[in-house]
Amino acid sequence: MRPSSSKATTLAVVLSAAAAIAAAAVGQAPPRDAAFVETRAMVPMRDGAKLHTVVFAPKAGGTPLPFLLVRTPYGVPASAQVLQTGGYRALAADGYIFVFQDIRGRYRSEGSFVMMRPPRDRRDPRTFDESTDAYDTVAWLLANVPGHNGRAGIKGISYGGWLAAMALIDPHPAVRAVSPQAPPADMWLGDDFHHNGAFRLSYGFEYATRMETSKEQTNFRFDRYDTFEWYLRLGPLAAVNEKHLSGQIPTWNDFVAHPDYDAFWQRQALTPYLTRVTAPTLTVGGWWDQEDLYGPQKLYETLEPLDERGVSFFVAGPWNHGGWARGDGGSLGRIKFGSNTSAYYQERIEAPFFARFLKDRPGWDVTEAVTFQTGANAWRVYDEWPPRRLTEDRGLFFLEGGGLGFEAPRGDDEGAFDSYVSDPARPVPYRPRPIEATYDPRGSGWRDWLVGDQRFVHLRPDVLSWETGPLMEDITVSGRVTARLFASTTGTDSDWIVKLIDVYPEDVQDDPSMGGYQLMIASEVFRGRYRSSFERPEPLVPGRVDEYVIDLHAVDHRFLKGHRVMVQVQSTWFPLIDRNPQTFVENIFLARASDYRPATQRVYRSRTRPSRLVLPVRVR
Ligand code: PG9
Repeated sequence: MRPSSSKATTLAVVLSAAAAIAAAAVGQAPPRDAAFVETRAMVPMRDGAKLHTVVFAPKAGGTPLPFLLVRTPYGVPASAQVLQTGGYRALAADGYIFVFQDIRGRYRSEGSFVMMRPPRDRRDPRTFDESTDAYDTVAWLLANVPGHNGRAGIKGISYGGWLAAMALIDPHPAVRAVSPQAPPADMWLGDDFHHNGAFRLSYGFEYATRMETSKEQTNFRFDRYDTFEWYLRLGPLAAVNEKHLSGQIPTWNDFVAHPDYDAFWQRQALTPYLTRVTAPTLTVGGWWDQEDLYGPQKLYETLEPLDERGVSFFVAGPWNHGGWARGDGGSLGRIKFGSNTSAYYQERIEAPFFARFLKDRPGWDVTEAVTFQTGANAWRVYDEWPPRRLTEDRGLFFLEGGGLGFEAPRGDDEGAFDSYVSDPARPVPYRPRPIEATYDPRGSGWRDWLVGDQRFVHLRPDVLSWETGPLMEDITVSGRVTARLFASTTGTDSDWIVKLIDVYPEDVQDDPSMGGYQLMIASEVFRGRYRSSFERPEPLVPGRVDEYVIDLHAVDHRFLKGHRVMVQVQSTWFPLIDRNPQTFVENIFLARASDYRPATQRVYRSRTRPSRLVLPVRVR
């Protein structure tokens, strides 16, 4: 939707051309970086709210330049020095007018903040959302900032990536290139706050309190260094409001009021609003993104069938959340990738993309997707993602005696299962303790936990493992991995967590300490109560064997000859995921302590109940 014509006219009259930038500016700071002129302005939106915006325009005039807009809830950068850091360096060298903006209700912007404000009702012209705010900002920039070439790009990471994707719903016609990077697509199905209905306790609690205690970022003050213990002592989730938040954090209250995939979450989910590809789009994700792994894959998958002009592209690399813009991407945790993958992305992918669509510069030759194939440690270019014509789906079956193989099991159902007791009083940690707070300023293992060595839980009595022998040849898996789990519980609700692991050989020549390392390649949790419906949870029937189909998302990984493939299954992953009481209750946020009970879990591996992973194995 465009702004109503009367508003547009008002803007044009009140803020005509170059004079307006001075009028609207809240301060023309002396340039802190010699190469840029910095201007701060309160930019008016269609409803009158003014958003704090900083413009860094290259000093050396000359050729008109495109705008590159970054909208953020985390505060605009203090100076143009940010343009010398990884996320911007290559772009700054190319030349853009960079614009950063505090979104509504954050930092120095007016209006109120709504966590992931759902798209507006377009039938009502008075409504606004992040899409109209991006639109109004671009319109204002074109009218008020001199030296532009009439085009604008938008990019951002995570919340900023979601804001960039929201701008795609109804972009200003000048918006010619958008890059949503690590954008969440659905906060209940797969991104920061829940996965398949299982609540991401530590992230949900710590992010909501950090964002909604003030207009800036205020960390919750834990009285314990090891948050595993803090969350465990907290007891049932109802204690959060009773003991700590007193109903003051809106997002926490939303978690409590909307445990299921109801209209609240469905309305907020991004992809249903994207019904056409409105601008060239470069969607970026990390294979080990600890926050928004699902979102980029889902966004690209949604746009792909709508992409009549062939301008929607996908990039994935060996990064954690936003890793392509921070650090050199040569390693993550203890895993090395053999080259500077961030610089490759910044210089060979991102900068050429924006230059192609905002400056008509040749040199963008990606037709569809570029991924970094982990294991092989090499970039791959695809004309289709996932590359279905190159792969065949193969079952990797759970076998007797902890075996795992491509041959289906032959045994009968009686006795062909593995079993464990899942006790919510003694949950399995998701990473080795102490588990520092997500944003602990003293340092936190949060950012690279997905590449942590899984041996810390291997052979625990409540974690099952199956593994192949050493591979006789490389196996490359490119595309979406799915788990098909046949399982029962003695409880009436249960979580199922499945992990696909690359086990290094005992002898790793260049780094002996990596011998036997268990590197997680894909993982996911599924909350059993949502087996039949995400909207209407149902109790499980104790002892009944159900099949769970769990999307472990796409990977591009080569399991090297001599490595082994392992699958682990467990029912707790704490405090990443809240504890399932394992007794069905209507709303887990209101469960009582007595609802949390141990349960005996069985995972079947028989001819008629062949639990397995389905892997798209490269055959061509
Ligand atoms: N993962 C963060 C986030 C995005 C959107 C909503 C909530 C959290 C982020 O890094 O911005």
